Amino acid sequence: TITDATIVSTSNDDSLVIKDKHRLSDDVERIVQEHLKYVSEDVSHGWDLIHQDGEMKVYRREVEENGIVVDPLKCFHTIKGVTGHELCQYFWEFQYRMDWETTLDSTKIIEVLDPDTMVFFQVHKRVWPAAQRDSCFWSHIRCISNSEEDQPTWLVVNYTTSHPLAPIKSPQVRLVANVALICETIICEPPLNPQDIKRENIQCKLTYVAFVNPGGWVPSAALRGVAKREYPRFLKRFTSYVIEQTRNKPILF
Ligand code: 6CM
Repeated sequence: TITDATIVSTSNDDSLVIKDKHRLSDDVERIVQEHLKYVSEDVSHGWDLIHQDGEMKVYRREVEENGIVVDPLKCFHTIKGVTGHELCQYFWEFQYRMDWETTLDSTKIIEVLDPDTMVFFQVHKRVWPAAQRDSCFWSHIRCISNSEEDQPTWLVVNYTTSHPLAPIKSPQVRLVANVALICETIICEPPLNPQDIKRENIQCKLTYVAFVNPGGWVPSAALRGVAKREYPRFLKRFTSYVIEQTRNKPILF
């Protein structure tokens, strides 16, 4: 029977994959659906464009909770020559993380919940004069088929959770994150035969959203300054890394 299982399409060949539920399945499902809804909400009211570089646009909304800056962030980018699957794979997989993440001292997998969902514990680089931060979050990758003709949407969600293997150890401060990378592949001037699609025929529309609570007071101006500098830097470095890694590899649709 499949009564206690979730059925999720995780492949882009339309096959349904039956997966066992785990203790965080409902949480994962709820947050994924929230991101899918949120991604299409526009940024015309209340959002400031804080950085633009070619196709990359970074917006934020200034929000404070109990005097702590928790500004939501929304970034858009279009990257030539890579697919959404490739971007999400390099973002999600542990083995590549330290190649493109410049804001971490360490990362480790502390639990595998299912083949698409891991729990990570990360120690962030200390930014003087603030205390060092760490984070513990589940990270889930998914492929969503939109229609027969369209390329599927790929997404990764990183969402804070507590875990017995990652107790909070003062003076380190636990940050709280809810981050999503959502990618849509576009085929430009598609050749008649799909087998002939080359990297020059593909581009990817990326949306990256982040809600981060630094988990303790940090001077507002300093935190906003760090965010304004580091998110564009991350997007640039991460996307260039994926372009470089995939350049001479077969396209992963
Ligand atoms: O999404 C990114 N990386 C993922 C994999 O590591 C993961 C990380 C989420 C946490 C991002 C929070 C960084 C904010 C650190 C603030 C520390 C306080 C500083 C005090 C300053 C005075 O989803 C890319 C993350 C890119 C971050 C710029």
